[in-house]
Amino acid sequence: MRLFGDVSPVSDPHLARALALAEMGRGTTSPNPVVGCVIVRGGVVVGEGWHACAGGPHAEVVALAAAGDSARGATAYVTLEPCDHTGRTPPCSQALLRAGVSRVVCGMHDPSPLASGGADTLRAGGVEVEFAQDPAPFLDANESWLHLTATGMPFVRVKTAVTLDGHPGLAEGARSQLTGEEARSLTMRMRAHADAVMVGAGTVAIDDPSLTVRAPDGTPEDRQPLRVVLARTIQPPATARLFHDGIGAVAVLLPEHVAPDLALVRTGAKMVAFDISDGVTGAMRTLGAQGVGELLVEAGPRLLTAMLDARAVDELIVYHAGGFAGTVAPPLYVGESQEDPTTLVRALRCVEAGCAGGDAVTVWRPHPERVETD
Ligand code: AOF
Ligand code: ZN
Repeated sequence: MRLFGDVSPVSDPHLARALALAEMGRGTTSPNPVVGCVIVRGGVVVGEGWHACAGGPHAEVVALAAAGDSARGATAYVTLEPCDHTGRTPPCSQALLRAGVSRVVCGMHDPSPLASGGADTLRAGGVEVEFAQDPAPFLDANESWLHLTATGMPFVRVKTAVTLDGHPGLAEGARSQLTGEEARSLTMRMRAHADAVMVGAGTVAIDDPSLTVRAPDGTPEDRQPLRVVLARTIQPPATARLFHDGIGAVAVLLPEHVAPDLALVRTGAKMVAFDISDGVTGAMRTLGAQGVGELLVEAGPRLLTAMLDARAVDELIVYHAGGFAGTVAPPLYVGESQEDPTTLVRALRCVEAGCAGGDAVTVWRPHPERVETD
């Protein structure tokens, strides 16, 4: 996901359309990828489709059904190499061959050992297969799926806000809204892009956040990410609004040895146990196993510190508000830095920066050349 502009433009208009269609499945396809497909014959689009949810038909099958007999001799543009396996659904390579498609243009290769091989099967069946010259926009669209497939962990995007002197709030333990409306609409975009949105139990107690995706007029959108409360040391108050607003599902992640408060169980939220022996990493692993491909963490200082220390942050987004908090405000990082100063400065690198209203936004990723000290 890019906040300020595209990764790189897709030069082929049909592949660009297929990528736009893929976005229709955003948030509902995990643990499967987002995939879009356009079928074109004689320059005319005869069928379109996208993958809507895991277990449902793949994008190619939806587009072939829309095209009917017109698929014969046509070109299929697919954002991901067609699958060649029987998973929850039959192989798309065979469906394309049966429909008589003569050419397939793919955005990127399917790296999954189980499903890949569609290009070879199609070629063996006499179909011309091509791949986009620049796979970057397709890789970006499925970054979280690629991450989940490769590691079993969700892609973790952490969002936080600080003053110009680097403080996450004005006073310890009090709610402070640092940034303005445009930063809020960026947050809505990030929530809409995610499979789950997570906060610590402390943030629920102090901020009572809704964690929902809302339109600018405040109405909740149809699709809502799973809302996750991480209860590492304290449990969230059962009176918090997210347990009672009826907008989207809520899960509370508790260490395996901790029994949830009865009042919390009575809210109907799902209680999920995680192995806390390796800190927040166990919570991430549990979410990955439940099919969460992309996790947005709206972190306060304690959770951010735990996640940074566990190297559990894949992307850190910082909103910078144009004011100063001074010496009474808490720091953003509340751990003890174990870092050698020479590696500390290279822990993260900035990959995007921009303005949102009167605030600034910077996006950081772990430095690829970072020297691990542990
Ligand atoms: C999708 N949607 O449109 C395409 C996919 O378990 P299955 O049968 O749904 O197969 C999932 C795998 O199929 C997925 O991991 C990916 O490798 C491949 N292609 N998947 O969910 C699609 N074309
Ligand atoms: Zn398929």
